[in-house]
Amino acid sequence: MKVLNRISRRRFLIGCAAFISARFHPTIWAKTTVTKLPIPTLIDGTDGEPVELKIQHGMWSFNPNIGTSTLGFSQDYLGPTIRTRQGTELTLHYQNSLNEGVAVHGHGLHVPGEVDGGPQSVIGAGEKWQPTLSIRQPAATCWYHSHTHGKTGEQVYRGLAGMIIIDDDHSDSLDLPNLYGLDDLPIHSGPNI
Ligand SMILES: [Cu+2]
Repeated sequence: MKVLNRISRRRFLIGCAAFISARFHPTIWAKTTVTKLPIPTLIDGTDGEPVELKIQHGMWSFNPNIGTSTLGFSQDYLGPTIRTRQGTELTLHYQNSLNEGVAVHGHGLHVPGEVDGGPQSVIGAGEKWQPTLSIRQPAATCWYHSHTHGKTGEQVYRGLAGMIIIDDDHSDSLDLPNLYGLDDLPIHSGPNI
């Protein structure tokens, strides 16, 4: 699997140094207990290789010492962020390891219904599905999520959701934060399914 490495070594080190100095500043250290914001893995969705997304069970601690049964794509909770680009053929390789069917829809993607993964496209228990998405739309922040008939809400809040970011020449030209995990953070504001 391809973890995107768009952050230069120098900028990454500067970011780490800033984070470490803030975390261990005596004043802050004395008053607070810092919980790091979990940042999903960033995957390069531009090289034509299938992105592996295993639909799986997991465990996550939303509160200290309390384990919660969750779902995720190739991780315990939620899924990796896929960064792709206008003009790309993006292939997603879903593998359903649950004992129930799951449909996965690409929210905000301008693609035909047969590869969009609505409730009609259930991936059965133990089965695989590999749609190829022709990314032709402008830059956008989209997300993939469960769209299973009658189970969408439960499967999404248990973790079956992840982000797809589309770049294009215009978004490249904008002076926007672009250091993933440092000043460009994947945050879901709530279901808008
Ligand atoms: Cu949606």
